[in-house]
Amino acid sequence: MTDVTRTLDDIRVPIPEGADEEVAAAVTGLYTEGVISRKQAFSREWAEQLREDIDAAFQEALSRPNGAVGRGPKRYYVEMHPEQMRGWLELVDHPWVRMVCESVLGPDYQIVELGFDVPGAGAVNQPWHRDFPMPEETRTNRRLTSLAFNATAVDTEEDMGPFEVAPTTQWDLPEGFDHEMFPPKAAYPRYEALAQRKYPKMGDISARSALTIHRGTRNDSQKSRPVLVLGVDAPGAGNAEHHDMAVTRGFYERLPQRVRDHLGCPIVETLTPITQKHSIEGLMMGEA
Ligand SMILES: O=C(O)CCC(=O)C(=O)O
Repeated sequence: MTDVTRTLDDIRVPIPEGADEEVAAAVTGLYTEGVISRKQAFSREWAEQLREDIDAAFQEALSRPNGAVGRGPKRYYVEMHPEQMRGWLELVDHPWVRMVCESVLGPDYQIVELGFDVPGAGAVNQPWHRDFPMPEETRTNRRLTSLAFNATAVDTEEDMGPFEVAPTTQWDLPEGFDHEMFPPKAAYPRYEALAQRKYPKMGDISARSALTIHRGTRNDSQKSRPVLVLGVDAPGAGNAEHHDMAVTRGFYERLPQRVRDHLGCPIVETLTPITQKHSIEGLMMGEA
């Protein structure tokens, strides 16, 4: 089998000129490990409210065709609009979120996606995967052009099927990958050897390259583990076209300019419930 692993020696970490220690650490973390986190970025109250908003959006999405997309048995993904989440402004305006986006994606980064995963009781191990194929800019110029932020809505416990990530694999070339996203089974021992299980608590936030190979694991508990996903692009990365996020005019007008600057989505009179487009065929594994 061709060796798909790129060693970190091949990667130059593009720390912006004049960066302080925090910026340097964030960029280095994302270019090396491929995932970083900030403990207690938000209050537990913020996370509790997130849980309520996710629960409401989930029920609404389940009530209509293709409102929620299956990501494997007992596992769903739902995309929503910023206004469906009371803490959205606090999230995107958080100094750590802004710093990470700006340092890695540049000053003109664009917020393109808001959604959540709900791995429920009985969810099984997902196949190891990345969320979309490696863009040419990443393959050739070794630059990350997008980030996924995750905020858990619950305290993660061992039996809830924690998120597992294989650091440094954002650079793996997709040779032999199904749909350029799913590494071959023969590569699993390597991902398992690298794997880190994450146990975020309410209020914690993480940022990763969606290319860093990861999976949700088997949920043996009776609880679900809802987790928010915020997708952010560098200019031209092109992920916005896979998403249908929109904001109403009134909401947009109340946003500070520094947040408006990062919103390229349509401004509408009335929000249309989102029909899921970003289905990942290889994750369906039968009915959700
Ligand atoms: O379980 C998780 O936290 C993430 C699930 C996931 O990676 C996916 O559905 O694409």
